[in-house]
Amino acid sequence: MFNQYRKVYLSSLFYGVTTCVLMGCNGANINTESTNLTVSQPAKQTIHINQLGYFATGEKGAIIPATKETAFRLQNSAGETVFEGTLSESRGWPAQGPNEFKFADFSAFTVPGNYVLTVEGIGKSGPIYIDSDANRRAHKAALKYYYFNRAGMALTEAYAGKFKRPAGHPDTQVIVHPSAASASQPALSTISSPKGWYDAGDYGKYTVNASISTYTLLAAYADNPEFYSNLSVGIPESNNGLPDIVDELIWNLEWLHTMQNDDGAVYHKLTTLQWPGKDMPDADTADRYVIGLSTSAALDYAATLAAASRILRPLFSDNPQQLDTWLASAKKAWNWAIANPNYVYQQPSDVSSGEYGDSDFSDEFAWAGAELFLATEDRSYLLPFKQYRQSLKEPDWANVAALGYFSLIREGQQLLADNEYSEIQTQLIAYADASIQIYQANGYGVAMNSEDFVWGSNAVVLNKAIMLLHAFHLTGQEKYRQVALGNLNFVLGRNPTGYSFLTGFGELTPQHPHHRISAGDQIDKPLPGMLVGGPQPGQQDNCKYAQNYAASSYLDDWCSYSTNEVTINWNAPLVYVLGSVLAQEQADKP
Ligand code: G3I
Ligand code: 9MR
Repeated sequence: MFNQYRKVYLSSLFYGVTTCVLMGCNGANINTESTNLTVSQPAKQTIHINQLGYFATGEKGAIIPATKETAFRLQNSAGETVFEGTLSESRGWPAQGPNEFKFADFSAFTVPGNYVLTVEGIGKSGPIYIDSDANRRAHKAALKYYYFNRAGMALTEAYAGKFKRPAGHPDTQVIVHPSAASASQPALSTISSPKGWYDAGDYGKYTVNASISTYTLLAAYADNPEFYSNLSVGIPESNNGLPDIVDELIWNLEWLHTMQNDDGAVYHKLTTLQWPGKDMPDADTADRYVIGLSTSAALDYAATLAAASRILRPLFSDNPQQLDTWLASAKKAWNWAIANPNYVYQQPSDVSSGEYGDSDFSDEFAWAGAELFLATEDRSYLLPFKQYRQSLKEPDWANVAALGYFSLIREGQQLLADNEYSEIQTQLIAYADASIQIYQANGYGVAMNSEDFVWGSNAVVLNKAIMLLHAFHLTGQEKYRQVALGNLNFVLGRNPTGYSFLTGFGELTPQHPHHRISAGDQIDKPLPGMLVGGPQPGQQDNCKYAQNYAASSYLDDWCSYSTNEVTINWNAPLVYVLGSVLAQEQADKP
């Protein structure tokens, strides 16, 4: 067996670059170095696979339309059969429509290379790569997305290549909307609130969504500091001695810090009053406002700045002043939230930018309390976390309790009583066990139920993968990692739409994301490394969809802002998942 694999490995190395030509796989040249994309769009495949590259030691499988055939085979670029397997029984999954399918599992085949999967009577798959390097390039591009979406900075050719652009949105004269006025900062006065990342396809900067996004990248770094210490994505700060992911985070943290008023309250968002047109940043010159205050903004701000003040401290041991300031601001925001525990953001009648509305703040109190407890070791902060009674679910912008679990697991062992710490672990592992059941029950290779397909479903898939990776690291049990990788395979092409949802990475990828920069830059291809929202049946944009099922209601069109937009909180879990798996692989290398 080993010899056979070895032989295949060598031949795949030999044929490597010419594989597509040999197999006539439609010439998709996945040149993933972020600024130079040449991806052609082939016809949709009937066999759905991860189009980027499976991890050698991970779950690997394809979805095949139902057939009477029971076998499949994998062939290398020389046409040699390297693996034969048995298809699953035909089965259905209402989330993807009425048609039955079979699952072809080749997880047992672990030799890196380029292959094609064949089922008699059905045909051949597109190219199947077993390849960590492709994942490495995708990870870098997903992280570089944040540079490409920086507000207030000109992107130069040296770092952005053909995607260079002039600066827009300096945000040094931001108007205080009446909904955000306070005694010290009256309506129509101005504040300076520069830097930060654009939220999404729009140019807004939203405290709630910036917080979970920033935290998720902070966690990627905190959980894998060695891996990130050597990872360069080519940004202006690349040679300043800090990891690039940290430089990128600081760009947003410095903005976030400006979103507090003198009372400790935190502005809910910074946007124009109406949605911008399809303008590039420098052409969108409408007035920008800080709008509204909210308990959720205050608590998410407190949590994120407290986490940053801890996680980045080892890098700033000589000059911790900025981190101290962030922690002080976090405490002030917490105190404001304690005094204003039910301050719900209300969209003013003259405003139409995104809402990020929420009225249940128990999870925000739990998260912020956990972060401040870890930062100060003051147990009084932990109370809301201990009182949080809702069942644990994967994080999203409106439900952030899990983020507190992640931090307490990472940094709380010495500070918590044994039973407190093990209770946190138990809840997380119970969640992961339930995910495995969901994965097994639908047979599609993803831990998702129909109702999980909401606006931004791809981030739901990946935040579930983060939960599973935590369970893997806590227990060392491979089964959790395997299901996490199943979820990754789903967003990278093994899903009912046949799209790899990461721009620039795969045979069939989104070409028309709801992203103003990509729509306005006069470059054919969208910016690379952006994860679109993904299928969900709400169709809130009223575009014309070909499918209405939960996991297939997706449209690659500008029109479809409810399935084809991109945002910072959707890319972040992709960075986390890829980073975590790659870091583990690197650490396991002899
Ligand atoms: O939570 C409920 C769930 O209980 C229910 O079963 C389900 C059924 O529809 O809906 C769920 O609520 C959805 C909510 O997102 C949480 O997923 C709402 O229907 C849905 O309308 C809402 O969408 C949000 C969208 O803004 C519209 O408000 C997205 O989460 C959010 O990511 C998106 O954020 C926008 C910003 O406002 C502006 N910038 C772009 C960004 C991305 O599109
Ligand atoms: O472009 C907007 C996008 O960033 C938001 O996520 C989305 C949801 O609120 O709204 C988009 O703006 C649309 C608006 O809601 C309705 N008219 C069309 C706008 C897009 O062209």
